[in-house]
Amino acid sequence: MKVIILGGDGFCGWPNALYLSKQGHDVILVDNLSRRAIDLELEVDSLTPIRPIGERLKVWKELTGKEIKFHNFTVGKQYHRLLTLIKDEKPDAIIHFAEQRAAPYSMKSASHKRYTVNNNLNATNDVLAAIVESGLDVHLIHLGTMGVYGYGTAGMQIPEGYLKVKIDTPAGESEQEILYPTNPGSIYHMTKSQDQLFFHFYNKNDGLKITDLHQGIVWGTQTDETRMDERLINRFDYDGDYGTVLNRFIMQAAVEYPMTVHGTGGQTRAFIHISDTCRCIELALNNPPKTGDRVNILNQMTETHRVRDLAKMIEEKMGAEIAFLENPRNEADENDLHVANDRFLGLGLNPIKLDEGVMDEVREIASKYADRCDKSKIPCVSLWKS
Ligand code: USQ
Repeated sequence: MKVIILGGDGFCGWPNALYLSKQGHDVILVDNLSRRAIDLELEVDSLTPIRPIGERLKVWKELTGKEIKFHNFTVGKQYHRLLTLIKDEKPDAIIHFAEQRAAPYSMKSASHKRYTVNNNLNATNDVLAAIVESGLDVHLIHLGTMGVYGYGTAGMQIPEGYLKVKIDTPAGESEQEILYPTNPGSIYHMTKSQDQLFFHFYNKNDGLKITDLHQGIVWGTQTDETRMDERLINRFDYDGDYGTVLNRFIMQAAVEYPMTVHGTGGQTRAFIHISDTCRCIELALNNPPKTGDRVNILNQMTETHRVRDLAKMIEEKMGAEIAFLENPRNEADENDLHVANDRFLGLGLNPIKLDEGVMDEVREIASKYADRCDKSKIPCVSLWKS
C-alpha cells in the first residue's frame, strides 16, 4: 500500500515508518521536525544519539534499497502543501502522528497550552478537510490515547470507544451506543478527546474511513528495524516533560537516580511496547473500515500496571532506590484500570509483555548512553496547578 506518515520523525512515527517500509509498503514521511525544536527549547536531548532525518533515510536506503520520501512542512498550517501531496501521491492510507504528545509539556504555561491546542486540533482538522477536498478514498489512521477515557472505570471494563447506554423515553426504554464520555487529565489529552469529535463529524458528514487508536504508555525504544544500524536508532526521552514513566524508571535505575514516583504511585495505567505499536498500526492498515462504517476505535494497549509496582519491580531487579515525590500533576492518587483490547487480539496481535528480557534491552540502551544524561533534566517541573 502507499502510506503517508504525518509526524514520521518522532518516537512512534520513525519506527513505524521503517517497519511499514520493511513490510513492502511505499512510505512517504511528512514532518516539520518540531520535536527536535522542542529539544532545543527544553535544552535536553534524546538519551540516544538520533541522527538528522536526511541521514536516517540515506542509511535506510543503503541497507535495504528502499526509498522513503520526505517532506518538511507543518500539518495544520500549510494546508495546500498537504492537499497537493495527497492529490499527487494518491495514498491508500494516511497515518497521523503529527501532534504534540506530552501531557507535562502541554501544562507548562499558557503558551504551551495554546501551542498544543493550535497544533493538534488544526493538524487533525486539516488532514480531514484535505482528504475530503482531494475526493480520494483514503483511510485515516490516527494515534489517539487511552487518556481520553480518564483512568476511572466506574467499576467496569473500559470498552473500545463506544458505550452502550439505556435511555428512558416517553415511548419506553431505548438502547444506544455513544462515544465513551471523555475525561481528559491534561490539555494534551483534551486535544485527543476533541479529535474524536472531528472524526465523528467527518465520518458522519463525508463518509470518511477513520481508525482511531487509543494507545497506552509506550515503553522500550528499539525495534528490529531501528537496531539494524546505530544511525537508525530511535529516540529515548528521559526528561521530566517527554520521558514516560516506565522508560524513565529503567533509565533512572541505570544512572543511579532514585526513581521518581509521583505521590503514592497508586496510579494504574495501560502500557504497550514500541514494537507492538508498529504491529498494531499495520493491523489497522490491513483492516480498514468498510464504506459506511462508523469510526473504528481500538484500544492499543497490552497490559496495565500500577506505577509503584513498576518501581518496586525495578527496585528488586536492578537494586534501584525509590523516591516518593509530591505529585506535580492533578490526578487521582489511586485508581484501578480494566481495559478491553479484544479487537487487536482478535486481529492476531501477540503482545510483548513486560519481562526481564525486554526490560534488559532498555536497561542496556540506558547504560550505554548514560553519559549523555543530564540529571538536572530528570525532575518533572511542569505543575498542573501553580
Ligand atoms: N509518573 C510518575 N513518575 C514519573 C513520570 C510519571 O510517577 O517520573 C506517573 C504520572 O504521574 C502518571 C503516570 O506515571 O500518573 C503516567 O505518566 P507518563 O508521563 O508515563 O504518561 P502520560 O503523561 O499519561 O502520557 C504518555 C504519553 C502520551 C500518551 C499517554 C497514554 O506521553 O503521549 O498518550 O502516555 S495514557 O497514559 O494511557 O493516556
